[in-house]
Amino acid sequence: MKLVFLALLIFISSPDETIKIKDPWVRISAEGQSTALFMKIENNSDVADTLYKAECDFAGRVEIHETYQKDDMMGMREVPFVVIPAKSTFELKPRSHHIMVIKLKKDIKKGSQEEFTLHFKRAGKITIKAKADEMQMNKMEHKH
Ligand SMILES: [Cu+2]
Repeated sequence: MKLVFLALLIFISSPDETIKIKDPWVRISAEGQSTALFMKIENNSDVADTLYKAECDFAGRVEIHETYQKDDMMGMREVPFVVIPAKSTFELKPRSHHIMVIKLKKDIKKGSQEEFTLHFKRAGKITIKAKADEMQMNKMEHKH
């Protein structure tokens, strides 16, 4: 009886159940250039989680970025982490938060699957495959 209960507990607290990465995609780019990785991070648990690091083996550096507006200029800068509140979805998207992939060691061609590892404080390491795609207007935020 005790064992069953323990097994159930482990199942409930399984890391893949708490954080789910949805629709990860990376903008096509060329060797030596930079690109960005986008996705939806779904936190199904009752506690907030924090994404504090991302990495891949085909770039010089990978940083978590936010976009900001200063006067009429749009800029972006590195942030140490992003918090995904309990029971919510945080979206990394163009003109907003994104994972900056700097100094590519190879071309990122349309349709390829690129592997990234994300590090969360609670959920731990999550490896994803992001599909390479063009930046399309319908993926941008529209203001009506
Ligand atoms: Cu950036």
